Amino acid sequence: MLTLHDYLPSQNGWKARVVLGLLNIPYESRLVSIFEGESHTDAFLKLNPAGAVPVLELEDGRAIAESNAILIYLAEGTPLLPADRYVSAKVMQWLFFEQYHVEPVIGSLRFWTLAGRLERNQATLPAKREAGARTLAALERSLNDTPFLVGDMLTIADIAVYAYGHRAEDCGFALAAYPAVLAWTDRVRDAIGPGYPVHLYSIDPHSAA
Ligand SMILES: N[C@@H](CCC(=O)N[C@@H](CS)C(=O)NCC(=O)O)C(=O)O
Repeated sequence: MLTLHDYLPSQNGWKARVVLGLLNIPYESRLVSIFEGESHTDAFLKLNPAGAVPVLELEDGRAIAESNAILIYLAEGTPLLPADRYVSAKVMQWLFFEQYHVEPVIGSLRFWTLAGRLERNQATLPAKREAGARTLAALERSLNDTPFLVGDMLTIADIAVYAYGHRAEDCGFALAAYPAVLAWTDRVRDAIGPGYPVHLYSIDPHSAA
């Protein structure tokens, strides 16, 4: 059976949980206490040299890190990652966009906001906020044209971008200012269905370091 090394408040982990669930792939969840250093032990660094979750460990012990690489591995051959060369490249476009414009921007701002780290990151806040607004504006422009990020169907691109994107209000962005993005969040939520809760950092007392 597959093993997902995970940390519940991680929306990167959430992406993998959603795709495993939507594809009905059984897996074992192994929770890693990242704020107690469990992702930096020698054993964990063998799974992911970057010392971060999520990591998908295959039945034979091989491991895949980076949430979007995990999504690609899981979704290959399914409608969540269409095989057509252009369409799959468009999915990749949004997966790379997510790793540059969403996760380290909205994801970081959200983490700093919810886990008491705004003060210590004050110097970078204005630039991050500006970058976050640019991210949402880019999504708005794209989603004015198509119901999902790549055409008419849910793909792993939507799941990846939605993970931190739909929680942008947690760090002060008003999604009402981005009506196409807001409508898309409803569409993605409905397409995913219930059963994939977002866990706040507050469930982990170690996160408030
Ligand atoms: N780009 C990576 C980011 C992974 C990441 O930053 N994971 C965080 C939790 S959201 C983590 O494990 N941090 C622990 C650490 O870096 O020490 C991905 O998409 O999987």
